[in-house]
Amino acid sequence: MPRILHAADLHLSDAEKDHGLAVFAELIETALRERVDYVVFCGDLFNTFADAEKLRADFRRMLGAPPFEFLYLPGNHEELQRGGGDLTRLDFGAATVLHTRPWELLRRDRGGVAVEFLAIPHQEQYQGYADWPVPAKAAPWRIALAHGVVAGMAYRGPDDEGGATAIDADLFTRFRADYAALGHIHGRRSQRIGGAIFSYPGSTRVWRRNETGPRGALLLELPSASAGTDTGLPEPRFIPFASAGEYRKYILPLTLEGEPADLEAQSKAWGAADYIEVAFTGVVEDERSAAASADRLRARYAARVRALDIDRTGVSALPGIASQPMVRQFLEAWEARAPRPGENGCVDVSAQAIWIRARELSLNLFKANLERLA
Ligand SMILES: [Mn+2]
Repeated sequence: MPRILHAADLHLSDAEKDHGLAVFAELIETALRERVDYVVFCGDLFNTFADAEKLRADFRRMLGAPPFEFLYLPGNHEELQRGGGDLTRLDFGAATVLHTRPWELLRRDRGGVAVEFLAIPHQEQYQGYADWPVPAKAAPWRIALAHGVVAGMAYRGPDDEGGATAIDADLFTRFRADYAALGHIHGRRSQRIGGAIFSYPGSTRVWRRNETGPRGALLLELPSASAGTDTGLPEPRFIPFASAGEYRKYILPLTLEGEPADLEAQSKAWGAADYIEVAFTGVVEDERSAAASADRLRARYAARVRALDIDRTGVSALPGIASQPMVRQFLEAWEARAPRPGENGCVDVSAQAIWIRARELSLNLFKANLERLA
């Protein structure tokens, strides 16, 4: 029964070398511990081509000569900062690099069951795929590898990793893939379309803000042919990586004097690889007090985590606001309406967010009115 570890979007970079390589080490350790036959890495292993050049020696050394095959499909990020360079000329050691556009088909026989890998590297568009002369499926299992957005699997908003056109899900079902091992979308998701499982494992580490939730890889176990082909594939199992860290965001209301709410209780849950974002909100007497609070927060917590971003754009200043009795009364009344923990002992996160947002909106209204009267 072949076992496949599926990961994508590690974005190894020279700027965050130690963190990235620690996550890569955990990927390799996981593959060894789970005794997988294949690791399929579906794009954006490196953050840029320049990073691939700088870190390929570390990659080769850490991969070594593993008992599994490491299949590496380049993504769109390996094209960035490429200059005159060529990824196909770089040595990635034991890895099998799947460069060939628009596709290539590999047949392997590890784990006692034949598996075909249909590799589709990142490309600008996938039109004409219906004419690709992909041979008919001739093994119990066919795994397709691709790096891009499968139509219908992502909201393609303004903050999206953009560039290429979407890939039609029909490309995978037409060529009878049982599993589409995907990369590019950094949020983990899995769905069945036309008898195949389409999965994004999500980024292997927190690459940028808003990548919430645990990060890791998917483990897929291919049943032996007789049991499998009738019943279809079992869902892949998610394996979280401790070294990957988590993104955590806190919205902290400032007092009129620029003091933030206390973070000590929340900070107990932070790990060294976590990416923490703190957004200050509120109206203060003097903006410099908010800057000083940010400095104090940084001095206290920055060294404990991988990244600590403090966003002060939600803070505005209005000299004299602290002496307004109506504002003081509002804040007292607001404080008294803090959402209380429910029966499970936890405060409802959305109630908390609404409560904090109400403070922000009200203070901005006070500010607008006070400015109008001034
Ligand atoms: Mn990516």
